[in-house]
Amino acid sequence: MTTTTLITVAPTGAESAKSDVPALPVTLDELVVTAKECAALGASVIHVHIRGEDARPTLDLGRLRETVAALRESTDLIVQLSSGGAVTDPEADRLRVLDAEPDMASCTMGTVNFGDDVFLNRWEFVVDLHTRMQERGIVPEYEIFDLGHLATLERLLSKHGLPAGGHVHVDFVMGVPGGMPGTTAALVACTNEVRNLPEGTTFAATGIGRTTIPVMLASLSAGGHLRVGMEDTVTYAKGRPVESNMQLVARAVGFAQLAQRPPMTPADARELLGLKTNS
Ligand code: KMH
Ligand code: ZN
Repeated sequence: MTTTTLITVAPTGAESAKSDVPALPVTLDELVVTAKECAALGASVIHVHIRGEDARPTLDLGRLRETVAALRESTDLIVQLSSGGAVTDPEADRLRVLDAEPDMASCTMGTVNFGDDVFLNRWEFVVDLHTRMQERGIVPEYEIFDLGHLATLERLLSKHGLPAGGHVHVDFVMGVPGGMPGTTAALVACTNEVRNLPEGTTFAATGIGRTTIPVMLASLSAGGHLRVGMEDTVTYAKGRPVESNMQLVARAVGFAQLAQRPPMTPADARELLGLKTNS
């Protein structure tokens, strides 16, 4: 029985422009302030996309390394780098993210239409990412944008083995235009597929845009964990822009407490996810 909730904050993403969303953390200082605030409220994992001097998405390795070090220095959050980057990022740059030696990295289980774009994740690329993470002891969070991605994960694990640490953790990213809808029915369909994955597999869910709240409630009621943040929504309620990532984490903590599943500590999250305790 799940008695606590793992809360991941995804504070920045690669899609929103700072000029459109001034509250978006894009500098290292802004990211560290956000991380500290969200950790104090109950987040235990941070899913990180970084920006360059121009506030545009980048996968610059030096900046990624600096970011991992700064987050480790200032918080006890589990640092998960995005290997998804932006839809325009080449595969080689996405693989190089692992050289920044994060605790975790995202690993998307297939290609998906992404608004007007395509988020490309070829099978060979997925295998490469998974096996490199195994070799380096980086724990993946398998990103699931559509139901078929869970079948791909099953195939991946059966052909290439369990991830580093031996625990399987997936994140349903719901409500992307082109992916699965952010509905309770879709989430239940995913949880049914999770039963085909190794015993003990855990899941989190996040709903893009206006699906944020329904997905959060559905995930809590289905025994799942939560991801929230300005990567996924920049609107708090109709006509109210998100003021900070803290605001979204605070709302998630409130719902988790109402569900009598308070936030998990980073130490407990490390244990759950199969991470080394002293990274
Ligand atoms: N920005 C999206 C194209 C991930 O971080 O791994 C991909 C994404 C998934 O956000
Ligand atoms: Zn991401």
